[in-house]
Amino acid sequence: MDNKELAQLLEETGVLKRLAGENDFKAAAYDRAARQIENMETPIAEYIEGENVDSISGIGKSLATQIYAYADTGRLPVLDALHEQIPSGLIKWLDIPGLGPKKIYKVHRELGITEMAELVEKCRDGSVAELKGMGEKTAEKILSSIAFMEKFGERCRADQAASVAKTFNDFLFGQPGVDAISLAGSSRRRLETIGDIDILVAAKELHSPSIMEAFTTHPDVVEILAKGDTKSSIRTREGRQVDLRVIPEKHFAAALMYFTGSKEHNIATRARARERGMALNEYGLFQLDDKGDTNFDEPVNTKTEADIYRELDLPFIEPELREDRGEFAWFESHEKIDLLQAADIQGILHAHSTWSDGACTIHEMALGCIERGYSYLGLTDHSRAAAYAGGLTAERVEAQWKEIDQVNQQLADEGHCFHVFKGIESDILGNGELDYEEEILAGFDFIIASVHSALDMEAGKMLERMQKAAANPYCTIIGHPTGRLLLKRKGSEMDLNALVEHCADHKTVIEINANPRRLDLDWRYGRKAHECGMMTSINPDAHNLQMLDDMEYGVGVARKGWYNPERVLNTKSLEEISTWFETPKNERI
Ligand code: DGT
Ligand code: CA
Ligand code: CA
Ligand code: ZN
Repeated sequence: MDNKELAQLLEETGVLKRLAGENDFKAAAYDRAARQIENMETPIAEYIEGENVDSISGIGKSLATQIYAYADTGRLPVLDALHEQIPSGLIKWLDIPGLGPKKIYKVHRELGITEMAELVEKCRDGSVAELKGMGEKTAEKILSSIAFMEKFGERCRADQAASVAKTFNDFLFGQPGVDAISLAGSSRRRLETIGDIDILVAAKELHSPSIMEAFTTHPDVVEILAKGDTKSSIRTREGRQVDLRVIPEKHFAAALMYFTGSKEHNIATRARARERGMALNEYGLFQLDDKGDTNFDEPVNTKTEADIYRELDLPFIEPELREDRGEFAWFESHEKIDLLQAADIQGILHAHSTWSDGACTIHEMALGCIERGYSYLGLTDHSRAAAYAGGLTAERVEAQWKEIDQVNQQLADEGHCFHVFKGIESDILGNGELDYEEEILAGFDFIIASVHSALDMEAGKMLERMQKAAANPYCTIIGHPTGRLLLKRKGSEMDLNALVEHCADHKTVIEINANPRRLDLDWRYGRKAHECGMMTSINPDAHNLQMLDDMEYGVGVARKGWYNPERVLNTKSLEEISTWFETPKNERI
């Protein structure tokens, strides 16, 4: 049992209490307890053992009882009771962006509805708009959010898929007869959202039934969608579909290539095979006979994906690039493509501390970076306009600078070769200006400028606002440019090609926010960035130590976007980036 897991359950309890119409004060107690436990250094198990859970600040006797029950049974009784009491239809409404539990409760109580379809109907006929505190705009927003959800409802984020994939990968790897295992499909291509999870196992035919039996009876399986000797599909308790294929060793490379996709990439590789008198399918690469049909008796000897690509006159194409977005044309005139690797990243440039809305001190964040092998941290707490997130007043900025100097001294005394840079995540105000007077702006080592307010500004206006910020001589990096939340909020629809060009012209970096909920700038603008020489930076936007590990998602989509290490700011060494920060913006290369 870990603190994070318990914190999530407590947070969910708070939400469901509001959804059940209970008073806010009681619900807020669960939010507070969740935050307390999540940010606590000591494992909750120690308090449980010592029977002193109620000594934790913010946790009273009744909450403690719940936590003891959770330790015994793995369940929170209060949460189970809420799940019993609240119609399941209403719980689904929580996924509608912008519709919180209190509003849901109001609509439910006053209109007596519980299903998504009923909600759509009541938004359309004006009933929702008539409710006090709702209005026409809210009703319209609910409708467009539902439409968006329905379009993407079957997909999940890469991190959600990764945790399910890891469970099954680890489990299947240990099964008798499994010779090799690999992820395939969109997960292997490191797409930002995943439909279903595809896993391929190499095994002799005789082992197939027992492997499929083990797969379909795994404790996380709630539904078996299909079960056969070569393919089975299940649904997990998280609602994810996992497809497993068991393949004899000799077909494995071709199957891996086929099931990795993308479909568009496969179509192009098959065409290339045909042009060369061969046929490529999920079983292998074969010669064509004189009628032009696949001759299954004449396989071309290929053991690996690289072998197959070689027969097609191509180098190995990294899975991330297999989208038929120019990879074939590229290899007409290039031998290889230099792609960013996780090990190229030298430092972290977007992180928050307890000075604003982060969970850790500056020193703790620095140690977290050191532990992960980085050599610098660009600290960027929120600026003053983000008051809701503890944004720093000018006086607090100056106080923070003093602390950063002290932390740098302390780290040096502790023998670390590491540097904390003075940064800020400055709000981009409605008019495109940054959030402090020039004398403060000039004191930072670097500045990330992000939009956190008036997110739904009309696209043309938003572009102007962003361009103005990007042209500011103090703006080093544009943060999460569209503000999208994957599968939840669409983000600004401004002309990103124009923004990319503008930033390249002004030597302004656009980050790839590595938080798997954002992954913003989208990798699909990577080619444009490449063409005009725009730099990116892979930034975790970490609010605690665990979020530093989100870097892997940022690196994944940067690879999909064809970024080479030279165009990623935080591949620079500590020395290089110090010089780069000190160089006036228009003289940077
Ligand atoms: P997803 O699951 O929607 O995130 O995307 P994928 O790419 O994982 O798609 P999925 O699971 O339907 O299929 C896995 C791979 O199998 C896909 O990337 C390519 C291959 N595949 C599936 N159906 C077809 C097809 O009809 N034609 C071709 N050429 N390949 C296919
Ligand atoms: Ca898939
Ligand atoms: Ca699939
Ligand atoms: Zn931000």
